[in-house]
Amino acid sequence: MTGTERLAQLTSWDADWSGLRVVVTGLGLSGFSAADTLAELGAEVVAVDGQDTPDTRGKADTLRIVGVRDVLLGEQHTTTVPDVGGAAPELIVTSPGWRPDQPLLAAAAAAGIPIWGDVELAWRVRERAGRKTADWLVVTGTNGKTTTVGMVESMLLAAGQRAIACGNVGTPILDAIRDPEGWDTIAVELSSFQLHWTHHIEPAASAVLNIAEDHVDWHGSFEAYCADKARIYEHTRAACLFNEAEPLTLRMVEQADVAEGCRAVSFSTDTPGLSMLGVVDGILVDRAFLENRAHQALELGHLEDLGPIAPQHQVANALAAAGLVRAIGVPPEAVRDGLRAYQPGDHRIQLVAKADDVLWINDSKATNPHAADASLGAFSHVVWIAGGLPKGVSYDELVARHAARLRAVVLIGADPGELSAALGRHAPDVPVLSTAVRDTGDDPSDGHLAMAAAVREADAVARPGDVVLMAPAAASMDQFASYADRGDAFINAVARLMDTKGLGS
Ligand code: UMA
Repeated sequence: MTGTERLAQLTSWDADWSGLRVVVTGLGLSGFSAADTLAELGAEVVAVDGQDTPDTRGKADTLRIVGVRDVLLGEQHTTTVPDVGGAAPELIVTSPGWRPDQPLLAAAAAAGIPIWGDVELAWRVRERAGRKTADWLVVTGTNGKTTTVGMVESMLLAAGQRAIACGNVGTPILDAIRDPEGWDTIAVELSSFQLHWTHHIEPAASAVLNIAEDHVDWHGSFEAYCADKARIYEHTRAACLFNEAEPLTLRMVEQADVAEGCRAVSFSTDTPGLSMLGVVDGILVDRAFLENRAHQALELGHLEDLGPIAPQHQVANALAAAGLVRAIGVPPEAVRDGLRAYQPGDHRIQLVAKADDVLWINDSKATNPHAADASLGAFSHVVWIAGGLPKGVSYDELVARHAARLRAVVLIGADPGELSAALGRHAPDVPVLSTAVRDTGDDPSDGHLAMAAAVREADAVARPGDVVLMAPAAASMDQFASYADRGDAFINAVARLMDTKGLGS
């Protein structure tokens, strides 16, 4: 049997994985779960990570105990494809953060070795004797993915299903799949990176929420990024959900090779036409998944079910989530109950403090211009704290669109050059404050020094009725460990400011 024939047969947990020679690249969340799973399946695994740190050494020890043959740590191991037991590997399972042009992966591709991501592996092992096989509802998009899969999960739970949100949201999909009881349905958040390394999945329903420039450095071009996102629709069984306001998402559905009978259904924050979900007089309605859809609409819930602040993009996310679950027959009451029960995560349009008639809002999750566009658009007078690691995207459109609502901009980030230049071009009259503090260290009395300085600067210019919005439109890793770390630094800095002024938050 050739290597290709062998891999083609590996379509369930109970298939014969024993002795399969696999290299797993990356020992983060997904790589660790992939190596652990493959060892449990009886494969011969060598895992590689460019970092040789106490953290990766600890993971390496654990993996060796569970049967991983070898773990190679350090940059020197990431340039060529390692042997497994003296022979070339038959398969690479990569972590999503590894770029296709990374030398080890490029060498594997050149040698014709198949490369899967953890999502492909999860699809292959989803069926297991004696356990439920879950339906997959899958979501991608530039922004709103995590919120949407959270809403889907909440709606499924409200319908009495055993369900979990997993994937890019933070719980590796293989950890979910290996649950001993199994699931009725899983809500899977898929990033463009994960989709790039996924070759064949058959979701029950799929959605692309929106598309804007992001991760261009990883994919090489915006076109390549879109092409990877579009893969989510391939082989969908019941319904492909697309965004009525974004024609690109419709084109992706039209070009997809889907299962016989699969429907194209759109969501819109306006009045819905036939085969759409939308909003009429503050009511969320379904005109797609009901018998008499030509003449009737089904009430799913009210805008108030989304909570006190429901910006347009949140309504769109809710309708996409509703469409996904309606496609597999979840009743309308469960959509409403799920929306009511859903708790948004921290760091996205999160109210941190209100003092002197100024709102302080943390939107650290806005890691690209498209996400920042949604939150800037929700407020009229904004002191905008922005900047960070820009990922090769342009700020011109974002700044031009929102210049009129900006009271001032406080720049953070190690190199705010690109954003600063866009502000000069499109918002020349808006004061731009560039904090002199670029120190990312923590001070016992001041917290994260650069963020504390930014918050003080924002406070000095904010007037009653303003919103101080920390929506950086860039990744955080230049000055912070993650977007959550950046959001926490902001929350702490605002709390300290309130203390100094004698105002409770
Ligand atoms: N590494 C190398 N060489 C490389 C790249 C990475 O050795 O060239 C190593 C690192 O040292 C590290 C490991 O690989 O040990 C990290 O792998 P990874 O970056 O793929 O991260 P994971 O911890 O496996 O987390 C991934 C997702 N991360 C990315 O896609 C960057 C997580 O999404 C996801 O939650 C997790 O799998 C579980 O599925 C995070 C993310 O930032 C939240 N996603 C991006 C986004 O949402 O914009 C796509």
